[in-house]
Amino acid sequence: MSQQASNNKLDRLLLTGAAGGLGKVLRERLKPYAKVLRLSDIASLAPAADASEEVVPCDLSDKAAVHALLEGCDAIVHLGGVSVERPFEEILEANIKGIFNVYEAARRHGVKRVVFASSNHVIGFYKQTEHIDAHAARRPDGYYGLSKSFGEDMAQFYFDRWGIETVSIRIGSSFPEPLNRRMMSTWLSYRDLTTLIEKSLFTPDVKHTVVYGMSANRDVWWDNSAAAHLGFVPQDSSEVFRDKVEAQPPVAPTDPNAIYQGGAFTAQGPFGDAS
Ligand code: NAI
Ligand code: 15L
Repeated sequence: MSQQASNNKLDRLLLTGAAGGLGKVLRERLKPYAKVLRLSDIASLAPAADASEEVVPCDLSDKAAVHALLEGCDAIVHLGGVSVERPFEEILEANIKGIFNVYEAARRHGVKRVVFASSNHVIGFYKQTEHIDAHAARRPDGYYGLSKSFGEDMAQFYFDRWGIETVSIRIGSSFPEPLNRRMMSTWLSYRDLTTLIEKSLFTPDVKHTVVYGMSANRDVWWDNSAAAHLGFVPQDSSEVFRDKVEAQPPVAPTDPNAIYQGGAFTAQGPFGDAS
């Protein structure tokens, strides 16, 4: 199966998590990169608009369903799963079993490229005064961050063992605009996210690359030099929102949002017994 068609256009691209916040945005923005965009989620999705879309509902924790989902796909943009801190059992099903099922189905179907929506929460316990690159030891800030860390290890293993290439994008905060002071550093615009996914899909020989998903913000904590081969040059900056964000009440210096790169995620839980 060809991983890349000419002119940066795949035959069939799978987008998991298509009903989510980023999935809805990317449903439109990834269309130019595939003749057919296969959209999947456990939540309901708007029907296919035309022949360029396919809607395939799927629970990522269901191995057989994920195997069927990947049939005929050239590449995967994997956004699906629990996207916030939650009890371990929920994370285990959607994120940990989910990503195993995705890679195992990729291996069995010969899919050679995955773009994995990792998260800044794999390094959330670094202080905001620290500057790190993609090789810094991970410091997950919860079960959610741990699951993304596992996902990155899964990506490395499936490259080393099976040659499946992945770009793990440690997304900062991708929303229409930064919502607080911390996000002035972590913000990733939708335009820059789309460009980064395009680079992640079509740059040759990425092996397993880890890249921080952030726009060209003024005060950043992350160094993307280890992912320079992607050629990602962000176009947007949180700076245009500074006045609006700084009109918010100040954050106490003892607030995790002012201390840790992962912000409030570092202080969530315990959740008790979710069984
Ligand atoms: P979201 O929560 O809006 O979307 C996630 C989607 O995954 C949802 O539509 C949900 O129904 C689906 N999902 C959950 N469990 C599932 C399962 N068992 N089977 C199939 N689908 C399932 O999250 P958002 O903001 O769109 O993020 C997308 C991805 O990017 C997530 O993986 C998230 O962890 C990651 N990310 C997002 C960031 C952001 O700033 N938006 C920051 C860092 C990472
Ligand atoms: C994430 O990983 C979450 O999915 C998202 O909802 C945001 O909270 C983001 O990180 C963040 O750190 O701002």
